[in-house]
Amino acid sequence: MIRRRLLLLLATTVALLTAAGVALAFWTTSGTGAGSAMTGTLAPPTNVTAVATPGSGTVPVSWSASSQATGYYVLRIRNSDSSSTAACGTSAAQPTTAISCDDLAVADGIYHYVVIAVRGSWTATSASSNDVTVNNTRPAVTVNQAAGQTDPTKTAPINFTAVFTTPVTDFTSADVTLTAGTATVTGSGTTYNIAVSGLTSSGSVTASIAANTVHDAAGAGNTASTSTDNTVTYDVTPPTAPAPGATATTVFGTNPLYVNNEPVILTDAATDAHSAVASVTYYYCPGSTGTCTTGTSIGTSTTAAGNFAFNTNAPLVGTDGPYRVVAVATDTAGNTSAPSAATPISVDTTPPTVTRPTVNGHS
Ligand SMILES: [Ca+2]
Ligand SMILES: [Ca+2]
Repeated sequence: MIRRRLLLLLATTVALLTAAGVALAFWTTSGTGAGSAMTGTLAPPTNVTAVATPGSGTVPVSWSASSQATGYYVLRIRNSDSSSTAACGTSAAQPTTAISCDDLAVADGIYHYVVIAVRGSWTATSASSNDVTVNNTRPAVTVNQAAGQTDPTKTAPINFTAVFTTPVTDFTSADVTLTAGTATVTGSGTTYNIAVSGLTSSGSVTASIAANTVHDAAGAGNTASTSTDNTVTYDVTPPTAPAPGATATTVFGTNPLYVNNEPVILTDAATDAHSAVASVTYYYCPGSTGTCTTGTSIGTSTTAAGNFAFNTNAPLVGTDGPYRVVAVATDTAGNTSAPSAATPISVDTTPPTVTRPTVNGHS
């Protein structure tokens, strides 16, 4: 009797489902004596939505719950060939109870998604989601000191060039990371100039662009900038020059130094902060007193290894007498030192005269 009732119930259920045109359903029975039964429909999930993340292979997928489902799994379908792939780490064997998931590491392409509701052995497949275009490519960017930008420099602004691999639409001065100063960005498309001004002291200036600060037309954020040389030294600090040294084949005394009719080698231990001493120029002033700033140029040395040695290759000056020699140093940024303290030199090319000795009043 019970068995006949169950068979009847099953037949009735199938007939009802067939008549309603629903292919997917579930049924349960309760008890064995009373023979009561319950039927219901496993509705498919609705509102399946997929969202592109520009520059990323991550696709968030969401859907509205199906009232009788115990879980869901998600399929990603490639539009170009309708190939279907398990998505979000879900499958018929490993359904999720959530109503959203992130589909990760999706290759470039156009896709749509379906979500399958599961209850026991029954399934109900959603309608397709919207199409979603996945593009993993992000704009890359290089930042380097601009062509023609001197380094070190004493002149602002300091210019850098930013070049993106694809045109970007929202690159502004605020997107530049600087170690000093203020950026002004000009340009469009792929190529921009970054002018750095507002520098208040000597030091190095480095420009870069952090990841995801600038976007292409599709909304993909940039990768962090890379550089061959994105640092320029700003040097407005002049070098310092001590009193020059002087040597000659034959010298007498130190203050002043007496030199004969011969070349004199001048040296100077000039130093510089922020860049380096590029050259030292020597000047002389006649006399032993009074100020001596630049005077008359003797010559310039660029030989740092020899303490900027300069060989006069001839008598220091043409006229015997006391002189002062000063050094003025220039750094590689073009800053010029104050004149050094003076080194007194006395040029004496006149041999001593000897009076013939007299002997008994006769010479
Ligand atoms: Ca540089
Ligand atoms: Ca300097």
